[in-house]
Amino acid sequence: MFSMRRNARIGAVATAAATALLLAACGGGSGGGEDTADGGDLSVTFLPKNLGNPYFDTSNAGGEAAVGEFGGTFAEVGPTEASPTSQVSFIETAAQQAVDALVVSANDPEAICDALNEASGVGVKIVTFDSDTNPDCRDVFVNQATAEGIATAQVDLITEQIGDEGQIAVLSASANATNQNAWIELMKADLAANHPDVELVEVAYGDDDDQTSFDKTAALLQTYPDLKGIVSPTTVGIAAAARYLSTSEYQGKVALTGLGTPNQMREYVKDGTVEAFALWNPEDLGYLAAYAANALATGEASGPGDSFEAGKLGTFEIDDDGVVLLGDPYVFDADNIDNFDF
Ligand code: RAM
Repeated sequence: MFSMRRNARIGAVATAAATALLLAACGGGSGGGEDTADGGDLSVTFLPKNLGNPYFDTSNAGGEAAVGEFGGTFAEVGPTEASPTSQVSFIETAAQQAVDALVVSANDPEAICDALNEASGVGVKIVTFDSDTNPDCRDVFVNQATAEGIATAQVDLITEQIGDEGQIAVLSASANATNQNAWIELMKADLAANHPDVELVEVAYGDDDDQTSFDKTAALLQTYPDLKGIVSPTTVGIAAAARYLSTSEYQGKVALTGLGTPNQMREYVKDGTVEAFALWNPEDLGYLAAYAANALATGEASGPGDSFEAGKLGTFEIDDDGVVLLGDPYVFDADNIDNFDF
């Protein structure tokens, strides 16, 4: 069993998980592209990869909670498809509205850069979270965990679950996603260096769309009859793959792991389709990203070396690359999954 590295941030993960339980109980979060006014001065617009993904609903709820704390107007807008340019028109609108800050998870490292630079040119602070752009297109990237940590967690999980030998496939999000592509490159390197008997036969793309991910899972299982495992580094992909596996002849025979939300994966952990998977707390990620936006917009922080306050999560520093790190990935399994509600 992969065991998480202990550091100061782990406490924050546990605390935030408890908070997520409370928030869920209170019906927190708006989602669905609704705008909500919280009455303060700063206007912060969240732009996820796409709408309709529970992961982003949760990060959105964290962002909204933070904006409620520091006082401001929160909005969430976004496309229905996680494609490279689908976010451009939303960025242009935010620039026209001259919002104080835009908090975006990028579908492509380059495709939204012109629009972001224009927004920046009219004074909008640009925070990327979850999935970065090229560094020169944003002020700060709020990273959920190091790419190395996320990659290692997934390689450890899948290789343990298949006895460190045999064929595996990756079911990713969209082909251009900055975050998944970075993790997959590091996973390939880890596999090559440390798992010589494991063969990665294909990286398939479900586009962070439930049906496409479901169909791609079926295709992988048909194409590779000896497949021993699937790693899906996307909450949409792993949930769709689990749904497919759970009613198929492959249940319990082909391992599935990757990055999922506890609420989407619970039934598949309980029915034996999935042994363990990883993630961070998306609510904390959105909360921290909103506080980073606040820090930039108010001048509390302006770039590398500066620190800022992020409410219940404490103080964070912007590193030399303009990155703020939330913490470590966390592994969920049958023993702990009922402690989480997001
Ligand atoms: C999906 C998205 C998101 C990613 C998670 C793990 O929700 O692709 O960007 O961070 O999965």
